[in-house]
Amino acid sequence: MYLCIFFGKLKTSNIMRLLQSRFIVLILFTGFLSLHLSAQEGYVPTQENLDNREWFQDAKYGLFVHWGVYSIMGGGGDQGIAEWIMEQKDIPIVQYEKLPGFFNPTRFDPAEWVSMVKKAGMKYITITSKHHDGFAMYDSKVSDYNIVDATPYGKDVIGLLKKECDKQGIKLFFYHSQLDWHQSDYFPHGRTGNGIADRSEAGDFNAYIDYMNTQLSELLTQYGEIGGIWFDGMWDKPDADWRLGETYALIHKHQPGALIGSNHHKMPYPGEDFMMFERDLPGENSMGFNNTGISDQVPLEMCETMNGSWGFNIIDQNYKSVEMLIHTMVRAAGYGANFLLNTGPMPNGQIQPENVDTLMAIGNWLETYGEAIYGSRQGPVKPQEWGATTVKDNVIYVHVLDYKGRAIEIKGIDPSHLRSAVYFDDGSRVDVKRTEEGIHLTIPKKKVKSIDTIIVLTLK
Ligand code: H79
Repeated sequence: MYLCIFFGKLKTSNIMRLLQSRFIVLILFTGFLSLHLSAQEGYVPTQENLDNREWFQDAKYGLFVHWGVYSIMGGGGDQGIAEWIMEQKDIPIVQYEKLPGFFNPTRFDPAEWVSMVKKAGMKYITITSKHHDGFAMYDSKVSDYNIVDATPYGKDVIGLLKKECDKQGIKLFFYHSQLDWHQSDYFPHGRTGNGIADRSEAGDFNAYIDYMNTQLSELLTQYGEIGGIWFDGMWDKPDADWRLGETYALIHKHQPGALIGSNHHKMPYPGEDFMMFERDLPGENSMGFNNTGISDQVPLEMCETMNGSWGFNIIDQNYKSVEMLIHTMVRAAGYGANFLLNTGPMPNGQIQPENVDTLMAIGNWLETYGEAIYGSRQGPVKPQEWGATTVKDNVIYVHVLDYKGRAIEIKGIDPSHLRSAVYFDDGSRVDVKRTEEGIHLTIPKKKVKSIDTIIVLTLK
């Protein structure tokens, strides 16, 4: 805003133009600085937080849940990300506000969800407490725009889910959108939601941040110990003062062990405890916005959809195969990253049966091969076309996902340091050849598995 004030006052002589451009640079620079400095500068994670980071990396696999009043619309007959329907169809706030009146997930059974998660081999759930549409899926006191006050269902689904998670030993994280198309103080508007006709024409962004922080405090105090907060949406207003330092300090004050991550497509800011990648493996950029680096300071997580949408999309049948998803999970593990696989529950509260089938099949695979995933870290060879490696203590797991008949090269391993090299499946020995830089592994056809041929290298 102050840019416009400056422009209004400046005359357009050449000198002034020059000054103007200097002002812009200065203003942009201080803007950048203030964003950075406003993160939780000087943050030192507690021991509990560091322990949770280890737990997180050991866990490796979680369920992402996008559930909200948008689920009723089921994507409106379009392919695409169904949780964005308010912005994609430019639905005015006053019309969108009718949706909660139809939200009555009578088939929601948290015990069923959490049992499914356990059978799937997942260790945590990350659920939308609020998405970009601004609707709180929990019992919030600062606004009536929430599931308890505004729906016929009237129950706090997040509270119910948390109780069940505690019972069954699953950690619960909250996805919380910083972007908000509904709240009138979310002003000035950002890059999205500008076609929504009745958004406010004035507002106090600081009041919005206060509101968001109060909602976060509710989430951190009403439900006992949570896994952490998964932020999204800062990219909507990249230059705004989000007062990150305050928000992060608030979260860490309430729950020092809670892990904070933000999907801002940048390297982690101070105060963040993990880094995430949306629908791309770390270092890949098929989405166009994943062009940041990979942090070696904090744990990593990659999130992925089962079809093309996060929220329930009634027409999108373009499901990824079990094999494809396991391959992505293995490659993510090969980067040391967790795999957060998404489902968009239906408006009646049930998980899409197609998704349940997929989750059960992956869970089945993990029952046998989980040893090579859970508790592992990034292996000595970064993921390659042929597959990936993971490591646990003195054991390297070589995951051969796509064997083309050529020898697999593992650099940096001296064969004299190898105690054994065997197939995971039957313990039979693997053909190992010494090379100048390490070892070569060759796999006879009959040993090649359809999803993942795992070779276990045990070091002395
Ligand atoms: O919650 C799910 C999605 O609804 C949300 N993140 C996942 C986890 C999501 N938001 N946006 N996207 C996914 C697509 C990202 C679009 C972006 Fe951009 C490209 C953000 C920044 C560059 C769109 C175009 C928004 C600003 C410009």
